[in-house]
Amino acid sequence: MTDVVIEKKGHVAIVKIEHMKAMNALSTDMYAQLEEAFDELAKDLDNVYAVVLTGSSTVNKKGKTVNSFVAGADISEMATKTCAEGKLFGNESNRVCWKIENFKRPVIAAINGFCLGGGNELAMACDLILAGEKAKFGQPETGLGITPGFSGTQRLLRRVGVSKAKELIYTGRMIDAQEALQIGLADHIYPDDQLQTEALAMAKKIAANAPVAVRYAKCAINEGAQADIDTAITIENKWFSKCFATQDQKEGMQAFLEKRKATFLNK
Ligand code: CO8
Repeated sequence: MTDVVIEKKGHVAIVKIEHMKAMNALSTDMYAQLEEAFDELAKDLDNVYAVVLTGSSTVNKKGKTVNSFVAGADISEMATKTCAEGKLFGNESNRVCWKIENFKRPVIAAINGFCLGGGNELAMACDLILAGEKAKFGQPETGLGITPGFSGTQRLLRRVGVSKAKELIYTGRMIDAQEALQIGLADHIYPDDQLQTEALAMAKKIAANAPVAVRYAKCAINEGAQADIDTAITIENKWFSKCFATQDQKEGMQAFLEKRKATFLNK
């Protein structure tokens, strides 16, 4: 992997996209690298309890520092695609988004700059979206003659509602971090120079809780979000009851009763 880098800090893994010569636009090869990174982390769940997915920065031709999470799929690669190739590209990229959405640990997107098209779709596959104050979000695809193709039409409407998703997709307009927060696309905004620290702090806070319970909560929320309320409550009950078969539940409650800090073993 050359454009996707993994760094580990305690129980937190930081996955960084580093292809700034095209603003971290994702080519087929980069999607493969991203998938490889999450496949690698999936083999290390005994150590990795939370993930931060972020972008990088570079100095542009005008000498200005620019930051980008992901400025979309690589337009130069898409320009000549046929319908069949577009379908395949969409399916392969959706598989990566699906893997992130269903990754057995929470994934926090730390949006440090441009978060456009396929980049916004990638962010929405994450559990939480934290934005730097100069981050820019958008689904500009209709201006390129396509629809969003990595689940953007579906995940955006689930985050911000049907009419706001339609407005953003039909107009292709870029929005700033404040507006993203206001419509529920971003969950928090931080000063740009504090974004990575805050994302890491949130990941560490998550990692300090019982990893199995956090995972079961993610499963309950993700599965329940796709069901009617009665089915969803049954889904929650399934995951809730499974917690009582874990050592960490015994430890968490015992520690509370003994007025000490729990030591979770991910068991
Ligand atoms: N693809 C390829 N190259 C890109 C992309 C991209 N998405 N974004 C930026 N670049 C390249 C630029 O071409 C430029 O290259 P060069 O230096 O060789 O000229 C370099 O990155 C720097 O970009 P700019 O000079 O444009 O930098 P600015 O600071 O002026 O602007 C922007 C930054 C606003 C990010 C601007 O580059 C831009 O608008 N980029 C395109 C954003 C976009 O439209 N994204 C959506 C892409 S479509 C998509 O994601 C669809 C996903 C679903 C597809 C379904 C499958 C078939």
